[in-house]
Amino acid sequence: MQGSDAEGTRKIHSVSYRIALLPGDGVGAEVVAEARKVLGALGAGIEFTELDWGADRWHQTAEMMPADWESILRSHDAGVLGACGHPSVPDHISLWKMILPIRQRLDLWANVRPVRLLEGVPTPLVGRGPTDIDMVFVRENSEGEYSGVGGRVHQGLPEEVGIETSVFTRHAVERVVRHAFGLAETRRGLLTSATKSNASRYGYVLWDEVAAEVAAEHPGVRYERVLVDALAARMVRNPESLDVVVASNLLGDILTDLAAAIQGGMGTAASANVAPEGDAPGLFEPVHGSAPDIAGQGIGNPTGAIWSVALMLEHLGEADAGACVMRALEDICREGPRTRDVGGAAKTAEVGDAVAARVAAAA
Ligand code: GGG
Repeated sequence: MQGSDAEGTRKIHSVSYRIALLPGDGVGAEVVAEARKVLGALGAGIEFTELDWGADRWHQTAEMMPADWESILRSHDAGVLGACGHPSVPDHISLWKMILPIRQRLDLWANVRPVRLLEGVPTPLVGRGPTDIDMVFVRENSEGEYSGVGGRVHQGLPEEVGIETSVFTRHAVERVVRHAFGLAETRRGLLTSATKSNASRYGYVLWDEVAAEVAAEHPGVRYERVLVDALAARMVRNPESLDVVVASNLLGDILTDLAAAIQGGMGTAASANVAPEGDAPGLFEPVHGSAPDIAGQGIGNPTGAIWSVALMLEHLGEADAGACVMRALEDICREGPRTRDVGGAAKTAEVGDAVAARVAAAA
């Protein structure tokens, strides 16, 4: 099923945008509906195409996406993804037939994840507040531990072997580290690169060497190399000591779940899959997965999804519109209504309605 319609009449600047909506699985549909509502409230010329890609489609067709998925996405300015994953589909199929090919084929090589404790959102870190938690994670998004290189032999036999090979290329490490340095230059000027190069011999060692070379090009940024395990502890004990963190695909994935917990929970975290300076459409998604335990109850937190569309607007060059959405979201986090994961009792749609009303009032 695909549908397309234009919402609103006022344009953001003078441009119209074509946005692909990929609600995906589980709670994804519920939070993407709220993100769409908020975009609609901008009164802008946004045309949405809703795509039914995900587990239901896989059950019907044995594919999560249609064969021409790439050209469909490339015909849009950006995409908004809800979540990928359903208990009825093996997890590696959900990811390898949807989100990972999208990131790789469109070469959305930077996964940028802002981590900020918004006022009104409780953190599990005792004695910490919004001024202590303000970081940006840049996760390498095209290779590393998620390259999909490996194989299995002797399947089903006692001697069965599974091999998963991480691939690190100088090209990919250099571009993502350089992007992270660029972000650090616009912020507090600290770049932390996380690897586990003491226990590995090749990939993370190459990463460290490349990062040190790129650091030499950015004398205005303080650069540090930190082992990922020590960094995890530091995020909990001294989050204020971190500014921009760059990490590989797997390490960035894990660290940003920890970061999401610190900023109030998985439902609060946003991300942007982008090809900086490239022309591929970015894909913007909350960090959380499909949350089958709460899916269908209308209680998921739409903050991460709404924040993600603010990132999308900024990426499209609509900084004012993005800031407008972020201000509205911050107001609602501070004043309520809030979903129960952040101490309230509101439904997903009530939070979306409240943010959309603020946006409409300001737009
Ligand atoms: N909205 C993000 C989502 O669906 N996450 C599921 C997941 O496990 N993704 C893996 C990844 O981000 O690499």
